[in-house]
Amino acid sequence: MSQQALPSLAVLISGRGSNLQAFIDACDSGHLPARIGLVISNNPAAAGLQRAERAGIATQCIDHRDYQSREAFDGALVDALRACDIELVILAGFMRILTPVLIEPYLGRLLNIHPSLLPKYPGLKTHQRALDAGDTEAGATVHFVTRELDGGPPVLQARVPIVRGDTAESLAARVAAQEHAIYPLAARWFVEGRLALHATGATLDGAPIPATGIAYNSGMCG
Ligand code: NHR
Ligand code: GAR
Repeated sequence: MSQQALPSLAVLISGRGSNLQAFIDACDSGHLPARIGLVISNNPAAAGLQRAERAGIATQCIDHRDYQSREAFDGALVDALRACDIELVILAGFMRILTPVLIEPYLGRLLNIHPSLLPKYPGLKTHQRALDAGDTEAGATVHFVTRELDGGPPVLQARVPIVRGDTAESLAARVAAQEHAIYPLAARWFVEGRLALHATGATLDGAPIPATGIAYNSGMCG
C-alpha cells in the first residue's frame, strides 16, 4: 500500500509525547498500518512537537489560551482535523477537556489513553491516588471518548504491580511502558475495522468488549 492510501491518524498532545513516539514507531515498523497525518498540541512548549517534526510529520499548535471559550477552541481543532481528512483521532496526554463541538463529529473515531484502571480514578493525579489508597495494582486503559470525562467504553486495559517504595514518578514510568504497547494495538484494531463503538458499547470483531476493556497480555501481538 502506498503511504497515501493508509488511513490517516491525528495525534493530540500537550506534553512529552512518549505515546506519540510509540505511534511513530508502530507506523514506521508496519505494526500499525496507518500514517500520522497531523500532530496538534494545545501547548506551544510541548516536547512532543519536536518529536513529530523530527519524524517529518505536519504539526499545528492550537493554543487554547487564544480562544474565548472551550467551544471556540474545539471548533479550531475540528477545522484542522477536517482539512487533513483524519479518520481516527488519538488523544495522547492531551490535557484539555473536550466539548460536543469536537466529540460529536468524531464520536466512534476518538480514542484516549487514561493512566488508571478505569473505572477507578477518572480525572487527574491518578498514580498518587492509587498510592494513597494503598492499591497493589495500577495500569492504563484505552477507551472511546464520549461526553462523559474518562467515562467512554473501555477497549484495552493493562495492569502493573505497585511495589514497595513506589512514587508517583516510578509508577508512572512502569505504567507508561504498558501504554506504549496497548495504545498502538487498539488503534490497529480500529484501522483494521475490527473495533467499533455502538450505542450499547464497544465491540471487537462484533463481540461486546467487557466493561473494564480487554485484558492485555504481552502475548497479544502489536
Ligand atoms: N474530553 C471528554 N469530553 N471526554 C474525555 O473522556 C476526555 C476529554 C478530554 C481529555 C483525557 C483525560 C485523561 O485521560 C481526556 C478525556 C484533561 C483533564 C482536565 O481536567 C481531565 C481528564 C483528561 C484530560 N483538564 C483541565 C481542563 O480544564 C486542564 C488541566 C491541565 O491543563 O493540567 O481542561 O486524564
Ligand atoms: C500518559 O501517561 C497518559 O496516559 C497521560 O499523560 C501521559 C502523557 O505522556 N494522560 C493524561 O493524564 C490525560 N489527562 P506522553 O506525553 O509522554 O505520552
